[in-house]
Amino acid sequence: MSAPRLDALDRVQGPAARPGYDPAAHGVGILHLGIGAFHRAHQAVATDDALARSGGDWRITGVSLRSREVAEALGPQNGLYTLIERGADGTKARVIGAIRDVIAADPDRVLAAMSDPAIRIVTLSVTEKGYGIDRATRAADPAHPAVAADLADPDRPSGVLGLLCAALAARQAAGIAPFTVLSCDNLPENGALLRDGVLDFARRARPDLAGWIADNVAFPSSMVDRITPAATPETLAEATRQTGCTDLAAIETEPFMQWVIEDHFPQGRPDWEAGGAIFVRDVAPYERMKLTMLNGSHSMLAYAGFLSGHRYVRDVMNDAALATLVRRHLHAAARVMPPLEGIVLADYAADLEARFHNPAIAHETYQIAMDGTQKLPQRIFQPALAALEAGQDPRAFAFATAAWMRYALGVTDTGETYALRDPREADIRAALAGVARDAGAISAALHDLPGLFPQRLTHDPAWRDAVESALALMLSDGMAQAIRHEAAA
Ligand code: CS2
Repeated sequence: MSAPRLDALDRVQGPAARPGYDPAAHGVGILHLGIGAFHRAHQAVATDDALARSGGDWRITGVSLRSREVAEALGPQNGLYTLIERGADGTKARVIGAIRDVIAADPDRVLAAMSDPAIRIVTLSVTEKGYGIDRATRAADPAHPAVAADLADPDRPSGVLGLLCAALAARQAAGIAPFTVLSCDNLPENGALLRDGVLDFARRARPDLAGWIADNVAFPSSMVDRITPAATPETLAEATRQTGCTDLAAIETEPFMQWVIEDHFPQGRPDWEAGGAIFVRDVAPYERMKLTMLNGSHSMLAYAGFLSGHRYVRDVMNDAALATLVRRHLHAAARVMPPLEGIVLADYAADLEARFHNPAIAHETYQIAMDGTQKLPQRIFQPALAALEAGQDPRAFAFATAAWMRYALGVTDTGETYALRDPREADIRAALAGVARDAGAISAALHDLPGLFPQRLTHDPAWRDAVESALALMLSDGMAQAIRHEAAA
């Protein structure tokens, strides 16, 4: 007989810890856009800790903008799910009660929920590409399908910018205070970027609203960190061992968790400090450190690792040559960072290596390789520019860029093809169509993709040379050999 569904806390039988509060005694205060694994491993957990320590009406309405999958898992479980932490000291599990309900692929209901006065914070984890903001101009990007649709019909929005503007308009009209908007994605100064995108969308779609948003809505930035692989059947099996229940929404993650937030919440906020969040005046240097060091080395190892046959990050770290390149990348990334009070960058780098090594976490290189065009500018290109400006060798960043270019060809050294899984996949394929298998030609075609590389990099001969010689070796000798060569250099 299969275990009963995890739909009530009194069903839980097993070692998993239960929430330290009665979920039903707390109302909602947060609406979250993008209720994937990362939200359930990060913000929802800190909120669960905040509810346990300080109470308040801060439960979460989760929104999945397009897919119904998470709602189908969490809905019948009344929002309950198991968080499994896997680390060197073994496995720990707890049931999270912070999520009250989930709305899936239903923009009208989402808009109604966002206009509810009880909602005082809208948080987002929609991935880099989910915003529809042109990163070069910081304006709403009409090439993004949801932005285009919402500009054409702003009263029936389905995308992030359109929903935020329509909900804020409804609140203004009803005399309800606006919510605070908190981005939890890996983008530099994510709050300021989102504010610019929302204001631009408002100027185009609802000109009367833009000034009110500028004067009244807070967009704090935040740096988020927790390595969270996609759940697997083993995740669900572990949840059953831990709870005695069938849990289709269980997730697993590492023990480490970090959240640095600008403390600007005019309508109040949960006691997220209870979950380890740190509140600071300026998040930008923390974001930059995390994007440059963790995410930058992650992207490098994802492309080089995937193309040399390593399925998981932990396998990459067990390949001596690749581990050397990860260390080199972290070192180069640390060198372009300004000093940050209270942080020893060498220790941060060593901790990252240990986290990447975690043998209990099965984090796929192919997962990290996704959406390269959305990730590389802040992870690799900005640090490369900073290195060039400081007179440092950009070689580590050039190698990472070459590995992405090699990946962009869509075929492994043994001839297997794969999808790039990038919103600009069609652009990339068009740019490379008819281009010879030649490092200079491939690099020229990809450097010329509109809006991707900073012009100063594209036109820097030393940079181009470094990228093209790394790519040439990847093409002639294969990725594994290129990695060995690079590690020995
Ligand atoms: C990763 C991140 O998928 C990726 O691109 O680099 O999701 C990374 O695991 C998180 O930012 C860690 O906090």
